[in-house]
Amino acid sequence: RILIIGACGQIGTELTAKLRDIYGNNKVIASDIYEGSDELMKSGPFEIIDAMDYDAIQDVIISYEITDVYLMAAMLSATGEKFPMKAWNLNMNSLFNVLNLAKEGKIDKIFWPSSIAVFGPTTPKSDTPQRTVMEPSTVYGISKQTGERWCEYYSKRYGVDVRSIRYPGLISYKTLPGGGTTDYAVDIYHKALKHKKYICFLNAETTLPMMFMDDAIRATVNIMMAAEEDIKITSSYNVASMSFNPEEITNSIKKHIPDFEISYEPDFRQAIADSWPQTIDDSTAREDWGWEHQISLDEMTAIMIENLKESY
Ligand code: VAH
Repeated sequence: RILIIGACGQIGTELTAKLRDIYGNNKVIASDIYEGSDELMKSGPFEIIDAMDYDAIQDVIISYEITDVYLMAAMLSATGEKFPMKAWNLNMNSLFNVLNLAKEGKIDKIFWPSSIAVFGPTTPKSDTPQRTVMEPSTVYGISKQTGERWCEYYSKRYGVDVRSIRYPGLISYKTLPGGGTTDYAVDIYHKALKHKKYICFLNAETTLPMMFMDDAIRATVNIMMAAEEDIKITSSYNVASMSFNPEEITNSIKKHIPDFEISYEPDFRQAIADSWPQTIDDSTAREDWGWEHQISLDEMTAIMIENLKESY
């Protein structure tokens, strides 16, 4: 059976639905610190778990005979800058809990999300390589970079089967923005439909690696289904699909909402975005476990507007 910790978050919500589709509702136990959407709560087992509580996780693993854990709980970049120690404690202690349970043989396989936030201002910004200079300047990025080191250590030292992906900014219509710097690209669709205008907290030229959620979920499922010997990198894999800036996503939206207006009022999140790469080289993931993206910016815009327009 599968346990998803942080099942009510941006990725967790959609990952739970996909894994329940694949493996069956009662094979996938969703958990979070609070209850989730009606769909999530109705479609299968749910447990309240604080990701920092080792015993709470262990109890659920034993009572449901869990074999695979997807640890999706984390505090993202913008919120992490407001609460550095809370972000560090949540992001690291939750990972140690799961790695140690696997080291003790109580979990067979772990998925743990990393992020392009592990890269910093000194990292090459174009076609950022799988292995390169990484001096992250956010608490979130530091926690993800450190987490990658620990995943590789537990894999090499204790044989723990842990798999990880450096997600770019993710866009979906099933959850609202949750404290991420890239979340402007989620909010812009809601504001375009509701007000036909959006005040963007990044400037027009801020190009960032992005991905529609369906591609991110497929990457997650695929890396976990790969044969263990194909997973040659146990820190975390670069994956990519598209890169765009606020001006480009605005032009995509205008094809559906011609009188949509954007204005720019950069805030503290501009410095976070400026510390990240613009495009990512994901050739290693493509070679090792067959990653390939599918959804383009205009396809994403059509899906987002189609699925959000009823709510406005
Ligand atoms: C954030 N959405 O903005 C996350 C992600 C690369 C960005 O890690 O913090």
